[in-house]
Amino acid sequence: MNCKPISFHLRENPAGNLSFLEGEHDLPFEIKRAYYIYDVPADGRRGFHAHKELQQCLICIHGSCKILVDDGKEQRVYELNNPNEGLYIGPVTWREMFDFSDGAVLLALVSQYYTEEDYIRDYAQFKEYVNGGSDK
Ligand code: T46
Repeated sequence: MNCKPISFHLRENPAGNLSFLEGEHDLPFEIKRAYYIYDVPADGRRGFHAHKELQQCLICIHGSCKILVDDGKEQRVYELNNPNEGLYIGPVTWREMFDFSDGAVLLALVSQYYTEEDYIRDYAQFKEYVNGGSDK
């Protein structure tokens, strides 16, 4: 599974904590884009796709949510509930995000600019792609 939790650098202080990470140093890619997901209803479920090339790190900077990752052979569910920890997700990994707590904010730091060409949004096509076939 090309996916792993990452703990960031933490500077604790009575005046408040500070976490930081650097692209290429703490993540295996240069950060080209950031997006964030919020106001997700309790029963909201998002994702349902894989990326061909894109890598990313997901950080629940407020609240909590769960991420299902699937490499076509194995599935795992991670809970993100700590702003000092993220989940790295490599290419060709199906993902679904769910169980968002009230007010949760999920930040994604990403290796590529947005292009729909990089998405595989159909699970059967994803399985075919994993097994060496086409995504079409
Ligand atoms: C991912 C999971 C974790 C853009 O135009 N630019 C962007 O940078 C992004 C991220 C999305 N969009 C458009 C594409 C869709 O029309 O925004 C709409 C919603 O995107 P999507 O349905 O892909 O959203 P999620 O939450 O299912 O998936 C997102 C990311 O797209 C994806 O890369 O891994 O979060």
